[in-house]
Amino acid sequence: MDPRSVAKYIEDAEHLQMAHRLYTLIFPLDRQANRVLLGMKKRGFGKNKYNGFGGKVEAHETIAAGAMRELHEESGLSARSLDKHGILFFYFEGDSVAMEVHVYVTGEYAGRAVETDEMRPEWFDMDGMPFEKMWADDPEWWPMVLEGKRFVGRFWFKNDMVTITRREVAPVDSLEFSG
Ligand code: 6U4
Repeated sequence: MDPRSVAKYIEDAEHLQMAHRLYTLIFPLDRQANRVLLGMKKRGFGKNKYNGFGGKVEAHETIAAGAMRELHEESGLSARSLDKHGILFFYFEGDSVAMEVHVYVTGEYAGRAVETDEMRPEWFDMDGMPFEKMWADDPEWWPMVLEGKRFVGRFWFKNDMVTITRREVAPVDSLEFSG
């Protein structure tokens, strides 16, 4: 198992037998204006959905460094600080690899959001997320970001990638275990 993975902290035999691939998901916030930057994904996984910025963590980098790199590649912004808010595990029907997604927000960044090959950035009111055009799990944990809570969530998707057949999501006191 990848030593950076936190999958080992979930006590579930089926989960522990699976391979876990590491991803990041980062949301730039403009707290004064109560806005969050999302990206309309133009290609690949999650195409035509609004999403945070992020992607696979590369072999040579820390998870936080991966979050910063993906934010820069996909939006043009450079984060000066990161605040880890959650860990999400996604299981897709018929797929033996689980996605382990480390979720961050940043309120300190340099640069201006620009459209890239992968993403079209757009600011939204933090209380007015376009959930109908986002992943189906997002409304279940985004409120905890707004409340400043840390969380761990697990979502089981059908292979239509829309239907959630099971979920376990809850606030946690600390994510210190996750680096
Ligand atoms: P390529 O295209 O190979 O460069 P890469 O940019 O490394 O890919 P990508 O875009 O496939 O990775 O990463 C998937 C992104 O989608 C990550 O930021 C995690 C995010 N994501 C995946 N499932 C999600 C879900 N159910 N809910 C959510 N974000 C999800 O909010």
